[in-house]
Amino acid sequence: MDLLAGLREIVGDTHVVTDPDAVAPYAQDWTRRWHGKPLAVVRPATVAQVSAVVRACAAAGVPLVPQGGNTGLVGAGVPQDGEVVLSLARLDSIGPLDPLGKTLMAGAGVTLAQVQRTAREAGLDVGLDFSARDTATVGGIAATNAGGERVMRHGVARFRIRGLEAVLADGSVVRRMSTVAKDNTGYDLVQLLIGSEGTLGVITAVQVDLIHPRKIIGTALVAVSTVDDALTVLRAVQHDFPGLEAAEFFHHDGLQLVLKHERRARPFDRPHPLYLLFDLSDGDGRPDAGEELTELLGGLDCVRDLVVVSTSAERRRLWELRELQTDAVSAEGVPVKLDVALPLNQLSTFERRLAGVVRPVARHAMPILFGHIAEGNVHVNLLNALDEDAEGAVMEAVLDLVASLGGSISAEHGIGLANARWLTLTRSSADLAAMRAIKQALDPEGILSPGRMLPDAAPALKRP
Ligand code: 2HG
Ligand code: ZN
Repeated sequence: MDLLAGLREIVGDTHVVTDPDAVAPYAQDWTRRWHGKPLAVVRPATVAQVSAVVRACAAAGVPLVPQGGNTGLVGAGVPQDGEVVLSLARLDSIGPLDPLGKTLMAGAGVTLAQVQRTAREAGLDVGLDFSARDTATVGGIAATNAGGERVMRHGVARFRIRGLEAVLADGSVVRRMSTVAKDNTGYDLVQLLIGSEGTLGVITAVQVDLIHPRKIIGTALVAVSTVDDALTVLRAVQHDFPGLEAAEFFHHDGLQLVLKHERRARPFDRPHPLYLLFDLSDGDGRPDAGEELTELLGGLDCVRDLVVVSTSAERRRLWELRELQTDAVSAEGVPVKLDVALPLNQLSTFERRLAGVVRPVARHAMPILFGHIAEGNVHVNLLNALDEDAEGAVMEAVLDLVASLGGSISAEHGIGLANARWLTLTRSSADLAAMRAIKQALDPEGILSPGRMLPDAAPALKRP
């Protein structure tokens, strides 16, 4: 029996998709940068079906790539030619929620927004948030160890996930959900699978660790001139307001794109080079925290302009200026996207030197920088670089700079196809050998997402 017939038998005819129009949304990523021609898209509805699909693909020697909401930005979840896309979208059951143990079960295909809603209805929250919340799934969040806007307070995804269920490359199912917060029984397979980007197993369900939410009582947009000034402001706010929940930044050019493509109102009468966005919670127990924050910021010489708001509609308006940067960049063109982190004391050096390393290899590249300032996490979006056919050279130039400053070449988006070639910049040969040994042990035939993450089999870069 050929593979497609076998897959149809497992999931039903309608869930083995081969029609090119129906396959298209699964075959290309959100940025339009990564794409392939899959053999089929398979949409199982249960973990047993996922297991049978993995076994069938392994028996046929056809690799597969798991896909959640397809919001990833490094090509980890889109197919290469001939691969099977294993869509987890139909594993969408949610619950139960344990209000005492503060955990919530969710199928891999449940979106972040659904998990947030369910947690909030119970007076709890997830402690994870980012702009793709309506589409990104918990399976993808676990597989990529996603970050986002709440990391400074609640950590990246691996801190928010207690348990997992996953199908390994041989079709076996590992289920580690824990009813207790302390469980030191053996190797931590949950944490190994988190961030493995589909290369070690297919995550089918997640046990989310919930938090007691804090109420956001004030949101501030602050304009400054330089990264050094931004860090001065960050330090002052962090010092005086331990209840700080989020600290984001964006530059003038990115704001201009949001105003142009998303038709938002400009926040201040005059433009400024750099903007900071802070969310303040009631964690400090200070009823007048908003006014105290205004006073603190107003007293800092380096603050050029400032607005502090408290209603949710006003907050949303300020947050959109930051969250819509990704859409606005995409409306302008297909960017080369990098997601790096710098030690905070190297952040201004990085931004200062960036143009100098980019321009020689991509003369017309337009860098749009924004991100999560508390973690030194900069999303470097380079517009026009693809037109110059400079993708590889410009990535190498930027990532070399990041590595030389002691940073991370992938802060929260992962390695996927985009960054595999550059893993050696910050990982030693001993480190890479250990990673390869893990891959070899869990997926000896290389069935799961080959070429992603580890540089060995990384395919040549593809143009859209
Ligand atoms: C964000 O922080 C996301 O908005 C997307 O991580 C970043 O578009 C990007 O480069
Ligand atoms: Zn981000």
